[in-house]
This record gives sequence, C-alpha cells and structure tokens, in this order.
Amino acid sequence: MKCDRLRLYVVLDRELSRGRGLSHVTELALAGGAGVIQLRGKTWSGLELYREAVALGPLVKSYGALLIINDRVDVALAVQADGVHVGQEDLPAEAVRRLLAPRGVLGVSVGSLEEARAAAKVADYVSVGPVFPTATKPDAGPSVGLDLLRHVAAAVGVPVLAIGGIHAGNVQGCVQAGAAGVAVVSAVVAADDPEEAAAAILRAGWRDAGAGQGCR
Ligand code: TZP
Repeated sequence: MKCDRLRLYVVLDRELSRGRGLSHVTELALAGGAGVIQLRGKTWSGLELYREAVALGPLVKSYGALLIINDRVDVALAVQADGVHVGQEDLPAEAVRRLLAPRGVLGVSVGSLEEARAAAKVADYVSVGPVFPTATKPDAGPSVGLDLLRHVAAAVGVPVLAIGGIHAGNVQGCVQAGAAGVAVVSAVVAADDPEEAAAAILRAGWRDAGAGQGCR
C-alpha cells in the first residue's frame, strides 16, 4: 500500500452530508487530496451499501485513491473494493484477513495498546480513537488523547491513523505524535466546502513533512 495515501482518509456519513449525495462529497474530498474513502453505513441494508459502493468504485479509482468498506467483507468482495475496515465489535480481524485476498487492505479500529498490538499482526493499518471528543460516534467511548496515539505509533509496525474530532486545527499534533494520517468524518463530509476542508487538513498536517512520514 502506498502509505502517503493514508494521510487523509475520509469516512463517509450520509447523515452528515447536508443533503449532498455521497458521490458528490466523495468527488470533492478526492479533489481536495483524500487518498482513501471509506463507505460506512452501519444501519444500511446490504443492497444499499452494494449500490453505493458500485457507484463510488470508478470515481475513487479515477483519482488513484482506495475504496474501503466498513465492516461488510461480503460487500467489499462483491464490488472488488480495495479493502475492509473492522472495529472491535465486528468480525475478528484474523477472520477478515482469511476472507480477503492477501493483497486486500485490512484496517482495524483500536482503543488501547493491547488492541493495537493484536490488530497489527494481521492489519495493514490501525486507527486509534477517538483521539479527541466527537459527536459523530456517540458510542465510541471517551477520547483517548494524543498520548495513546503516540504509544501505539511507537509500538506497532504498521501505519497508524488518528480518528475522532480531527480537523485542520489539530491535525499537526496527530502527525507529530507519529500518525501516518488522519481519518475524518465531519471535518470534510459536513464542511461547507469539502474540497477546501480536505486540502486544508493536508496543508496543516504535512506542511513540513517529508514523504512517508509515519509510514512503515
Ligand atoms: N471511530 C472513532 S471516532 C469516529 C469513528 C468512526 C467518528 C469520527 O468522526 P469525526 O466527525 O471525524 O469526529
């Protein structure tokens, strides 16, 4: 996986897109520099997810970005997405790894060092969060802060993403703590101008960084 693409990872959320279609928001996020788009629809039917993923696939590919499906390995395989992202309550990462082709990208959400160490044995990246308080995922638990991000980034041999409450004003702290990238929902999906919001996060986070910072 080209690690630089992980710098800005946008997680789609229909509830936050202010009536704009997800394809439209995705196109703007990609134009602003997002390297990964995750389709997440926890309450959606398989058919809804499948249809949206089919629509997004060629668009994401045309920008050289990755399409990741949240949780639903079956949908990811059916649409030949680039990979799957699972949380601690989803199918175990080892089981997902067996289902995905060896080169399929596997991401795992973690909220502790132990979870990160376990996930890193099979995952291509882990996301740590919520780093900062967020209203987007009320069941995400208390924020874990930059210290845990720093510890995870130092402990595991795969790229680490920061997620939760991240925007252009705090992304630099995440990068300094060792994050290879940031995963955001509201800062891009709910922005007045998602393209500029995406570009602003990248400018703020990687102004001084060399290529590959935070990559393993
Ligand atoms: N996992 C941990 S926090 C979170 C997810 C999906 C939501 C992040 O949303 P936002 O709007 O970027 O704070």
